[in-house]
Amino acid sequence: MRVYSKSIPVIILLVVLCVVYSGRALAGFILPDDAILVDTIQVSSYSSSANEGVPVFSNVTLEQGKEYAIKSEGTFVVWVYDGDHYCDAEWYQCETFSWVEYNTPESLTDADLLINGDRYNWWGTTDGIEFTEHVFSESTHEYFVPSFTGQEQKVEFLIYDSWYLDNSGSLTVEIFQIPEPATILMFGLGVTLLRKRNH
Ligand SMILES: [Ca+2]
Repeated sequence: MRVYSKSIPVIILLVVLCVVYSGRALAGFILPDDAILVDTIQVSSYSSSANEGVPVFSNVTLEQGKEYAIKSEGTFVVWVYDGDHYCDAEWYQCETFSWVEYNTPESLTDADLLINGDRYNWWGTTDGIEFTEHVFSESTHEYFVPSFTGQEQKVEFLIYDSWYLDNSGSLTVEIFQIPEPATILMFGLGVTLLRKRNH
């Protein structure tokens, strides 16, 4: 019974963790207040080579195993046909100038912002705070790849397109480091206190 009573704080912490994380999963992505901006990069949409874009590397090396969130903001002209057609990190103005999402990670036939050569679903927002997959950021053109794990390398960004000579403008990419969640630190603290009490 004595051992049971000492386990209660840990059980309470586990319940809190479950509630917090299930809430996060349902709520989409919100950049934590303690996220640290570690880099800002401009990715140009234009290339003097018609079929080959210009890759840009981050200034910083992303630390092995650390969690990051990557943000893109802005639009660029991707196509000139009866006027300028714009594109952002995820959505594109089609022939009728209405915006459609590029959502075919397996194919590289449309313009997109690639990370290390790979397609990502960039999550958009309607309120500028919460970001969700397949949402168009109509007013801000801000998007997040909410979870990106560092691999002790710089990160390569490239605006992919099939024809670069009619492009103009660039996207602004920001890289945020996400500190370990406070709840995990609290859990660690709870275990430490329990061990001390048991000794
Ligand atoms: Ca183009």
